[in-house]
Amino acid sequence: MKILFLTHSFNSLTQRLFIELQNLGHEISIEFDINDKVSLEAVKLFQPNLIIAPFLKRKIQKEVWQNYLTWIIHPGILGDRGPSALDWAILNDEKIWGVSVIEAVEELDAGPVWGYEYFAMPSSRSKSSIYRNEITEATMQAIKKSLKRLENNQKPVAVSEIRENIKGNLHQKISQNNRKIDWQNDNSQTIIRKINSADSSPGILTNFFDNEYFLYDAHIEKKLKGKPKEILAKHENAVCIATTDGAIWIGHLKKRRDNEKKYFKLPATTILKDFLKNIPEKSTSFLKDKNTYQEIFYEIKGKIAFLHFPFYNGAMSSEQCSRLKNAFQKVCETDAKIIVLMGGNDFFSNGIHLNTIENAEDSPQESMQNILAMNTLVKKIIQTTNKITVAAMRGNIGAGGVFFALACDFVWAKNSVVLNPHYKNMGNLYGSEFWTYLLPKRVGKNLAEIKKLRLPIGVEKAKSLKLIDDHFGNSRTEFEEILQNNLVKTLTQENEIISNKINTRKSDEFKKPLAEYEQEELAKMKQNFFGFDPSYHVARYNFVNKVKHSRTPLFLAKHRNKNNSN
Ligand code: COA
Ligand code: THG
Repeated sequence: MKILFLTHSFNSLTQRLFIELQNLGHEISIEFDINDKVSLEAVKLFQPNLIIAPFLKRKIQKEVWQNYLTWIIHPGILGDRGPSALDWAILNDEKIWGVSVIEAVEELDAGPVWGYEYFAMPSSRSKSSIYRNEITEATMQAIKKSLKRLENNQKPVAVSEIRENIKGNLHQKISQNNRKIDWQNDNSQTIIRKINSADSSPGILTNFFDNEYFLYDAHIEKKLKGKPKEILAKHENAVCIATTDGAIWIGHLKKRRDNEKKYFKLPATTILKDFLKNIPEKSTSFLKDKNTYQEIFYEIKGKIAFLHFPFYNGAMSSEQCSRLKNAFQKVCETDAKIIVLMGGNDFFSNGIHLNTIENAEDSPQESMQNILAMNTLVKKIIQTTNKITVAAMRGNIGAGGVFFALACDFVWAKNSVVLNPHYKNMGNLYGSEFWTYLLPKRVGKNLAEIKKLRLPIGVEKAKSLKLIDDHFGNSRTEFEEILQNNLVKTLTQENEIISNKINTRKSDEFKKPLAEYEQEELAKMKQNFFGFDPSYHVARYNFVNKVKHSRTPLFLAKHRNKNNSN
């Protein structure tokens, strides 16, 4: 079928759907929902058999849904209607939630239902994390069921006619007042739930030092205590704030827009820097400690070390890269024979940290610093020849994050992972992270095809291109079980793998030293950062400041692209 995605943006859910529906043989084109006129034009140009709205905030005009079958993906259970669906579900502490595929009609989300799915709500996870995992998985199931229904010429069913014990209802757009933190009365769990319900957007507004900030990225602290709202400690990106029954860590803040300026999200310690001079720095080791928040931590099981780095949004600043390198070094000093890079649950890595770069006094210089810090980390992994290294991708991965993962001996991904192995969306950066060494070595003759990619790919395609070695596991637990089995198997071949690795590294270095690859890459990156073409700086500014799309890029809007090429 010809399927048009009408969507607010090409977010993670839309990307996954794009990959899965293409895999089922459908032809997909995408239009950003900019205004009614442009959306109608897209529909007329493409003449789709079906329109899907994976992530839409505006009402679809009658002329579209009356003439073309249109499905809304709603992040709520059967019968649930209205905006802020997932926000309300988290705030109300729902135990079961879900996704429904609703046919668009005049009244918002009130149309008949083509498919729906339920899942158990995880506790203590942010809205965006649930969206990127449970909502995305449930959507794939619900959409596949809906497509079966359509193929079988079955009709959608009105909510009132479906017999289910759990049904939702209409709700209003959520406001700051609905989830305002009451520091004198709310306990840690309540505060974290409120912040989770608004993370990644819009955040929970609160006041510190006479300024208003949106809070994001909240975690429990089990040891420190103080007067409610007192700042107790700082550590790396995060600040620790006392609550009525303990304390929480806040990793990210955004200053509220004022008359002069609109601000963007940054590490909490960056934003509050001037107020934190007398606040003690909490020291923790990288070894996993359940009592506090650690941005980077490792655990050792037998001869296998698991290094976790669930960086917010998968972004890695110069400082984060350097801390991760130190943590990797610490793990190297243990008896572990295999080091597994686990990334985070939502993202493995999205490369350099565009927000901290945008915030730097000298952004071109900070871009270079960030790339150098990434390279130091990647080089350390490549040069670790006495251990086996594995990248275990559990979450999505993009740009430099992909090449960082390829530094490992084995690259395995969870079935749901979406990869963006290119820098094309960021002003067409040349890229570094030793990709000119790592990529040809791994993918051989597929190099040219990979270099042409500018769209996200799924794990099947990534494996066929040899970007990854394997993929498995539909759920988090399934992935981790198979991962463990594979690691145990790998361990039995330890000596052979290590001796091959030492020899290959030696001969590769002899043919062309790593330093030479790096110099060549950096020469190109210098052009991107300091040269005449401002594309990267413009793209970064727009990305960080969330400048609204004014048009859909032609590589997505195939209906507008005469050549129809990728
Ligand atoms: N450096 C810095 N930041 C980076 C980065 C990098 N290298 N790479 C990615 N990011 C950030 C992005 O800026 C974005 O940040 P933010 O969302 O914290 O501001 C984030 O990583 C990824 O965003 P996106 O591509 O939108 O990913 P997503 O699809 O995983 O996130 C939600 C989606 C949850 C934020 C959003 O889609 C949402 O609100 N969904 C709810 C839908 C809903 O309720 N709809 C109701 C209508 S019925
Ligand atoms: N039918 C039609 N168009 C649609 C839907 C539909 N467009 C997308 C929509 N479903 C997705 N769901 C909603 C449901 C309610 C609201 C927005 C998206 C909503 N919005 C308020 C408004 O527009 O005034 C407030 C939101 C805001 O202020 O951002 O109520 O089923 N044809």
